[in-house]
Amino acid sequence: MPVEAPSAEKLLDMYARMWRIRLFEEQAEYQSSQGKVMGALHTYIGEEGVAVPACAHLQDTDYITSTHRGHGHCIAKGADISRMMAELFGRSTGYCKGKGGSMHIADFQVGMLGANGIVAGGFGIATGAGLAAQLRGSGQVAVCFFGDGAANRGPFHENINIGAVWKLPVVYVCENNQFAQWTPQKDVTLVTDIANMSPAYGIPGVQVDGMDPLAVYEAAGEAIARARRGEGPTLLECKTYRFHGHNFGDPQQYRTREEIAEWSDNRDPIKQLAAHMRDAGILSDEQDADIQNTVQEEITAAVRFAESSPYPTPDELYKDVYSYDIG
Ligand SMILES: Cc1ncc(C[n+]2csc(CCOP(=O)(O)OP(=O)(O)O)c2C)c(N)n1
Repeated sequence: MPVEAPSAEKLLDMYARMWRIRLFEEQAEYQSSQGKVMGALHTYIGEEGVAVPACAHLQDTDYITSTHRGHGHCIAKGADISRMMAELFGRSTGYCKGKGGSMHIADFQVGMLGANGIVAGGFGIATGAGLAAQLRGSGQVAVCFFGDGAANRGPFHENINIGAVWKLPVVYVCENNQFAQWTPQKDVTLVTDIANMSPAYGIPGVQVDGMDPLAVYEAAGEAIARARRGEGPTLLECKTYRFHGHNFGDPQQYRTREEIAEWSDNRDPIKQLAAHMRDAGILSDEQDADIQNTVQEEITAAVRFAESSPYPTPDELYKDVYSYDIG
């Protein structure tokens, strides 16, 4: 069944969300350079054209799982950027009361089941959420975002296999940004296209240009609708590229400036969506400026919220943790 093209309203919402990710992370990198952010920071800048159009098909009651590069997934699914920023700042008003940092942000209210510092850690959670939805007969769907590096770990195989056998309502979305940390995909994987692994599990494999938000919207829409109909998982591979280092401070010796510029100058998903909306008469210069200004104000407010929030007190140290050594 063909996926209906997104309405003007939906496109404007997607566009604002993509800017929210971009500006949130630019600000987070700046705050990190000022020593305000606790812990590691992995940015999603350049990959906004994957999470946003995919999540545009989901309700708050649907689930996603994320990765160590999780801000984009959180924002795409509707998490609160003030609580996110506070978490990065290590403040008690953050999503994990300031004790988790960037890689542990979750918001169950909007179906965001968590960023994850364990590469491939989201597979079991998404597959389990899909199983729960199937048992409840609720029509919910789980989308599992993961990187090309994660595709070389056991949980990829184990979960896609059982998800396929049980026809679970899960969509496995590979964000193939061509590197696992500093390792080019071709050095560790002979199969160029992760989507081509799908026949091993007997499910559809679909590959799409992850820099083209409309192409992702269509492909993800089809896969999510299929999952909702009870027909089982799809392995959707989105070819994409991260514009910044693996983490903040990465000197990026494994790729050239020219390569980065080629992607960021010519294939930026935000520019591509803007161009499409302009051609369609949906986005004027004025509206564009309004959207960016509004999002910038939200980010400024988020920083103010984080900065004015208290740090957790020492008696919080052992609360909300699974185990600790008292010996
Ligand atoms: C189980 C595990 N092994 C190794 C690491 C260290 N590590 C952190 S990110 C990363 C690369 C992940 O690559 P990919 O899945 O392609 O995601 P990307 O960083 O490209 O978004 C590695 C190896 C880890 N966090 N967890």
